[in-house]
Amino acid sequence: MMTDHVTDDLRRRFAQASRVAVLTGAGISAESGVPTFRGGGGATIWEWRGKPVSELSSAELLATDPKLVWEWFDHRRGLLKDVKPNAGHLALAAWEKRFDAFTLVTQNIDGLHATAGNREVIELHGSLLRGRCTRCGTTRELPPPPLPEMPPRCSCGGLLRPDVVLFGEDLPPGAYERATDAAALCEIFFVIGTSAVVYPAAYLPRSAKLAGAFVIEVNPEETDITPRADATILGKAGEILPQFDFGPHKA
Ligand code: BV8
Ligand code: ZN
Repeated sequence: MMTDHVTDDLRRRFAQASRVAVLTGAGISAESGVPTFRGGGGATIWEWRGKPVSELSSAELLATDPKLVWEWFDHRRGLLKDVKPNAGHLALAAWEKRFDAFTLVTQNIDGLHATAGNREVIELHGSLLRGRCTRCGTTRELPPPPLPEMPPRCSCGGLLRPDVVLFGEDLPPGAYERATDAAALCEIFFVIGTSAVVYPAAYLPRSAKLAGAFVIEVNPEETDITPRADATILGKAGEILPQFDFGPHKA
């Protein structure tokens, strides 16, 4: 079903659900001014200093040119400086308190779901705001950009790397498993602001559907998931998500 607003049927399903899972992508941060990688009509970032994101955010480039990869991520951190969560993020923070079981899985590394108030976020691709030591493995919050030296060093002397999952790297231990568990148990699976081209995250809506969940997509454009979604709401997350109000809970 395709629509441009939240229908009464979708509102009723939402009000009666008790187990909800959500997968977000870069699109939910678009209205906060964070560029997406593809689509949606807003600002996109797909290359920098003449290199595509797929190369800049790759394990290979980190191995061969860690300084450039750090400059790339410091540039991305700089883009976040005055960025605030938008109505879409704030709606999901309210949802967390509303349902008996609520799981938020994000592909984003901008930390905006936590800033909006979500206490539990499965960050499939890590976080731009943290660095991880390549020697002792400790992770730490990074100071505001620009970093004084790149690549930065740990107190143990080891080099820090972005605490981000680069293309070609495994996801954080347990993150994908927890996400697939939530997808298997939920009644409604929301797919919000993702082009669904990056794996294994893009498997999640499929596995939710196979497990019997009702899959609702929110995106201004159709995506690879659209044919598999039970409902696609063609609109911006910041405008659509607040339309899901909390009617009477299921008796
Ligand atoms: C891995 C951090 C092994 C860096 C990122 C099959 C299985 C497994 C792997 C693969 C596979 N096929 C291919 C692969 C390899 C690769 C991959 O998927 N490549 C793609 C490009 C084909 N995957 C990997 O390398 C992954 N690792 O596979 O390890 C493994 C295997 C199985 C199980 C476990 C492990 C690692 C992938 C992670 C890479 N790191 N980010 C960085 O950010 O620089 S991914 C990067 O893309 C971002 O995180 C981003 O979020 C993500 C996906 O993009 P989207 O979030 O969807 O954003 P996009 O811009 O594409 O779309 C925005 C959407 O929003 C659009 O649809 C637009 O219309 C919409 N929109 C716009 N405005 C709004 C809006 N929606 C709502 N409201 C709005 N206002
Ligand atoms: Zn260290």
